[in-house]
Amino acid sequence: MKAEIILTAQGHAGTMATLQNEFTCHKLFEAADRAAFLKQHAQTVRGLATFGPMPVDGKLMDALPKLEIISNFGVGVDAINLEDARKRGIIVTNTPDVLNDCVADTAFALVVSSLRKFPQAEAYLRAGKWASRGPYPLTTSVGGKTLGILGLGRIGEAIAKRALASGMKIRYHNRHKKDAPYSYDPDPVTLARNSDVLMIVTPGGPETSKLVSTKVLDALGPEGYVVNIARGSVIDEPVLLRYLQEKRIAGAGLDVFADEPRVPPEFFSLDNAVLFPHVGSATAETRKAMGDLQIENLRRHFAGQPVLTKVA
Ligand code: 8YV
Repeated sequence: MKAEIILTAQGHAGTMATLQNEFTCHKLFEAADRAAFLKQHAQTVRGLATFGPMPVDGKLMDALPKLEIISNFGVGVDAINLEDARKRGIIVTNTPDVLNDCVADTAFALVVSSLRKFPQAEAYLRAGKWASRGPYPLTTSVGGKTLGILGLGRIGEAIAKRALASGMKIRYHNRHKKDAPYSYDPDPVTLARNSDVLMIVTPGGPETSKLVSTKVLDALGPEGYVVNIARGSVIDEPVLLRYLQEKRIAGAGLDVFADEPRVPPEFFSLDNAVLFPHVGSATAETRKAMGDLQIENLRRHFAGQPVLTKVA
């Protein structure tokens, strides 16, 4: 008998195919009446495969009283209420490590793109301005600048490696000082003050909500850049927008936003922001590896074995 699981959203095609092959899957995202759908499957569903920002909270868990495991596609589990899961004895898993290199590539691409304005330079050429207006204005070098990593974990380390290879210096702030060969700053404001580029890699969720607000951006200053590959919730987005418009910081590179996929249109006209549509881990290879790990956790759980990457 295949275990019954719910799929919260349309995921990577290969992952969806394997899930549907190995488990009896019910697609919440196709249900016209969500409450009726949950009621219909309440007594048989034992697993949830979740994708993206849809909240998985105590209310949803209570609607599925036989739920044993929530297997997330992605390393960030901020959409899942871990405390609610713990209280109900529900296992939560994620997909760490397999995406470190791709996310670090994206992060460092945003550093280079923000300082060198390569996307803007390309748009300048495509608009025919090179011939009519002359060379693109000078930009800012990456080498010699200081990258301040807010949240030095495994992705942060992979970003640091890339930044070091380009001649950057590294500092970081975590809640606890790590055994790392980089200078430590005791709080995000000091880190921002000591950095040319502030790189946000912290997990999302209530603990880091709007951690980067006026004080941090003021400390970064008019020559400073902020790059966010973590979660939009970590920055106070309206404040960031205003600071970019008023040139209170030099620029931003953003892969994540507060209310994805909706991005405030005021961002689109900024010349000092490079904007990516949350593509941090979005390669065929990495998405397959994430899906494989998500599935392996479910497979193991339903075979009575310990899961590989348990968060709660
Ligand atoms: C994915 C991510 O885009 O892993 C994460 O936390 O944000 C990304 O890798 C997302 O999880 C896809 O659902």
